[in-house]
Amino acid sequence: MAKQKTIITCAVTGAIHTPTMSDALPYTYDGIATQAIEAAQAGASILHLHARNNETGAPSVDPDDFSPFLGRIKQATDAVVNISTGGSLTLSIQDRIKPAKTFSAEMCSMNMGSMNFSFHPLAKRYDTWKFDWEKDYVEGSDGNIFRNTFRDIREAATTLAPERIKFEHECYDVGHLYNLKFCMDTGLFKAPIFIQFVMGILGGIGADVDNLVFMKKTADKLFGDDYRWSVLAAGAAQIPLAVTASQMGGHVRVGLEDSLFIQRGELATSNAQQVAKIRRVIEDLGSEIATPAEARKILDLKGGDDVGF
Ligand code: KMH
Ligand code: ZN
Repeated sequence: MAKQKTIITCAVTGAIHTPTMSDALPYTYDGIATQAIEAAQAGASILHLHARNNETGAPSVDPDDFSPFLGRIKQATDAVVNISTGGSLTLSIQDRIKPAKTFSAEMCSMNMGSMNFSFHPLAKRYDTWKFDWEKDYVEGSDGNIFRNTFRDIREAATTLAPERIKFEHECYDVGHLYNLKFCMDTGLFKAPIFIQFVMGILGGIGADVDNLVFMKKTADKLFGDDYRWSVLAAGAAQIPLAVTASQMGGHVRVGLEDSLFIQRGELATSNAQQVAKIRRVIEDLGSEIATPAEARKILDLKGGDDVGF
């Protein structure tokens, strides 16, 4: 049997990091569009996108902050657009799913459990901040509960069902796999499901190989052949665990949403730089990366012509 090709997802900006932390983090409409397009050119077949306020870089779930870059990305690339539904740790699920619904994306994230979700330790690294909102946002994350109850998940899934969106099921711990199994058994999600093992978030499972093997074994037990999987590791573990995942037959996610670095102690200059690095390693090790068309086939997506932007 031919070896499965590896899908590279690039998560371009996210909602954890702030402009002070890296000059490379895109936050304007133009910056997000440009870096997303370059990431696709470097080999990312899926672009996981959040929006930000064009002036201040504050995370935004306002569809008006998505439209300026979605059209440009669609014009310039064939990459699959995946819109986040986790762009705020404080707003309701209804607000969070608005962009995915409004633009009827091919994919969107679906966070599979409620949890602490914190990045407050990062605040200690900076004495001055580019924008007023950043310090409180980062420091205050020790008080966050990232709310994704069964009711929230059901509401998101049923509201988005008419759009035929494939979900990137973000599972931050082993229990989230059981939540997903429960939801699947109630008919909310159709095979093949796509699981993103999220590792190394403060509040979730740690980023190491033992934990990845445990997540994968548990998913095998629960979902058999009905799932495809990828790994996202936060911070320094990003590339090492992506390499491990690709060697285990999984897909990978990189991007400045998950890590600002290209190697220990060195900030990445762009999203494309991280995509090029993981691509180089995957290809050096004898695997091939998936084109957008191949990613659509592997994940059974509706296709780029059926989106609403
Ligand atoms: N920021 C990642 C750890 C989402 O966008 O819904 C998880 C994430 C969530 O990408
Ligand atoms: Zn995200």
